[in-house]
Amino acid sequence: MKIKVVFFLINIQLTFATKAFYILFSNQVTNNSKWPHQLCQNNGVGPQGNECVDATQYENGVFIASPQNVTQDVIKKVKTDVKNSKVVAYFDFGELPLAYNAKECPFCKSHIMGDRAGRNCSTTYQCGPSPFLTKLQTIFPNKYAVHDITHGLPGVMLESYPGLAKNIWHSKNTPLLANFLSEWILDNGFDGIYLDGYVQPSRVNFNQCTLKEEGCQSFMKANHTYDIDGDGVADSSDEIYGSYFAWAPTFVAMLREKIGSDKIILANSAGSISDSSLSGITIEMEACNGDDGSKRCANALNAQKIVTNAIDKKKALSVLWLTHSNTIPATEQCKILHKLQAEYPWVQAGTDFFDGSHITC
Ligand SMILES: [Ca+2]
Repeated sequence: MKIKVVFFLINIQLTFATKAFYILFSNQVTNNSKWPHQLCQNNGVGPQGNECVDATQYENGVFIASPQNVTQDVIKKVKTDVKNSKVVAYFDFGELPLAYNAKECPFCKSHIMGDRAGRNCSTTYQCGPSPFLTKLQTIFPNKYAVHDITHGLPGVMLESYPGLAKNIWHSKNTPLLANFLSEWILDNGFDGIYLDGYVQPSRVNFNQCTLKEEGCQSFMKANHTYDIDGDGVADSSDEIYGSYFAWAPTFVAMLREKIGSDKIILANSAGSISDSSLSGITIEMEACNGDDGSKRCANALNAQKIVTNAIDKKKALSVLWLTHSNTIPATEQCKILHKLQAEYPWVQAGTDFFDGSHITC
């Protein structure tokens, strides 16, 4: 009797313990004598180098991995050493790590995760050449990324996230990237893909506006003209909205069609999106705090699960990122999370190991 009770409690612990990890780099696996028990920020180098977690706690969970040098062998090693884990490739839905070009892309640095202060190649991850970057930069013509053509053609690309070139979905780059990424996922043995920045539509902003200081979040500045699709003809704000909302879900649907219903496709949506091509969404935990927050998260998670299950009997999987321990204490986040996981058992607890404020429960 007593033994049964103990097993029951252990089972509950395991159900609650399903976790996702963001973000894994190949050298943390292949060039790390302490793998899998000690997985450290930037593989132990730099200011965040002593921030470490035990990777075995992600059994049955998901690793989001930079496709940089994550080969079939690396994926196999992760899945062998961390039982029943899945490895999905990171992809930025709105920016591309294109090659440096003095005229067209002077800010481009070819770093997959970009070059934000405090989160770059010297602080957080290893950079350098990789087959993924080489292939991406070979197949993707510069003209298919957004250009500011105010001062003539070919124009200059736009930096939205530091070091990366702005990309808006259109009829030409959508099939091109869907083909490239689906082949990459299948050829390298990834379990799927993580689309960073495929967000709740209200967060998409292509209105022409003036200054960031005035709350202007859009890349489209007043008195500038933009070409998003490389035809040399300026595209208006309305045309860009039209193109994005036509082709963004189409890109996800094309990916799904190519990689199959058993693979994972996650959108870091920061809210509701209910796209039936997805396996699920990822949201930062702090968005689910309080009465308004729990209702918002319930809408996002429940509706997404229904549309995921409705098409091809796909398995639902979503993630709540535990982060910003400075705004909600870790113990409080873990308490909210366990409550949510009891209600939404398909939701994993996410470790955001990139922003320097990670929490594990
Ligand atoms: Ca155009």
